[in-house]
Amino acid sequence: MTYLPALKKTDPQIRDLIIAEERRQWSKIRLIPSENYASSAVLEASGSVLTNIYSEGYPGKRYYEGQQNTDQIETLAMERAQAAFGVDHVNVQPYSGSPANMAVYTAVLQPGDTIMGLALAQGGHLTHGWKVNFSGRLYHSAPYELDPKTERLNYDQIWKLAKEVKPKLIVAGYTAYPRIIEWNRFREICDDVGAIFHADISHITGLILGGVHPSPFPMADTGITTSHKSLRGPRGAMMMCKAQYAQAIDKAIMPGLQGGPHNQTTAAIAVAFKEASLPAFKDYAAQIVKNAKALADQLNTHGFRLISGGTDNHLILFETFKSKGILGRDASRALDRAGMVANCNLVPFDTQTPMNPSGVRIGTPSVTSRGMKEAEMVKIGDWINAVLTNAKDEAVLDRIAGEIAELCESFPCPGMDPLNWAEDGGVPSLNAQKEMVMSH
Ligand code: DSN
Repeated sequence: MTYLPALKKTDPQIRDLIIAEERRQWSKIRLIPSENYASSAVLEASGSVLTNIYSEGYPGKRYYEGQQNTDQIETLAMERAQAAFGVDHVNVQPYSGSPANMAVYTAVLQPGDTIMGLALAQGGHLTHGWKVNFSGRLYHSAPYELDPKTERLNYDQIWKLAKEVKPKLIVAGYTAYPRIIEWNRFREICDDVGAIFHADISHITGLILGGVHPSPFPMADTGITTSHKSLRGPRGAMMMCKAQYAQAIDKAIMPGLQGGPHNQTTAAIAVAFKEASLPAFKDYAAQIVKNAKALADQLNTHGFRLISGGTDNHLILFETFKSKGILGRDASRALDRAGMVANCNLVPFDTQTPMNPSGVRIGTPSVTSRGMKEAEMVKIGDWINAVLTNAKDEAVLDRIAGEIAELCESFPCPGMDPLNWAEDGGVPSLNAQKEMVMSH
């Protein structure tokens, strides 16, 4: 049977690119820590007719008729998220993480107020106060930094800075921090200086729901998460907060910043929470961390310097430049060429540039979704080392790409079935994969 038959008729060019992307995701080891594989159930909800309707407002209080089903869907998504996080209030309408952070700030801050987040170059996020982002332009940003010796959060230093700058809000939560976050320390600091404690748990939501990272709730005043990272849901986000902020954050997202919610995403968020409530999700979260530790150990064995010395969560940040004499971008390109997708990344106190930094960031949510375990992580660590010590040797890269394609055959990707591509060339050959990388 033809796969994606309507697209084949209407827009074969886009259909070909979607299939090419499925084949790419199938035949590569995907190590970007913020990416994952959504399940077929999540994809079905995301691609449903819920995309057809407007629902401005909130369940029971909409500006449009015809909400007999969407009210129930949004209520289910909210109830499931609220129960999972143990918070007073949840809003599942933000289109993604950046608008979610923007909505929280809009709700609780005035322009010019001081905020404190981890500096972007050390593992924060653009929306945590980076100077060219709205968060650094609209608010007075006083970023905190990691401890230069331990490359970990130094809570006493953060506290000292907070006493000096008296922020209205402190953001805890990161995109390149491999260690457990001590939320109670942030609560203590915020209580002392009278700041709002905002937790951005986008990267680690799956770990928190799976019980392998402490939760900031109910300690944090406000929080956000994206839904597509370790939670394994659709591309979207949500806000969580104490009851006293509920009305303000709801108003900030609609009518403050957005119009109609993306109902297809809301439904898929509800599905993701249902999946995350099953016992198998706890095993998944635990395996993400076991895999990250196994991969970190193997990289360590090969002489890579790991930022902070290792990992407690789903991600690893490691030096390529000082460890192996190859800059991050060249390293991530060579890894992609050999079948492993990662991103180059600044390391704390990097002396290189963001476009070509000293390190690479990797993570294990995607490979764990495919069922890979510690034995595969050891192989991946060996392959990373082989690539980064032979980055210009085409024969080595070809050999590794072949070995990886073979391994990937034994670990199916959720949400995909290679039988679908039978009419379209099946799983891509090594040459096709190589051309895909080299031609881009
Ligand atoms: N872009 C995300 C990441 O890769 O960490 C953060 O939003």
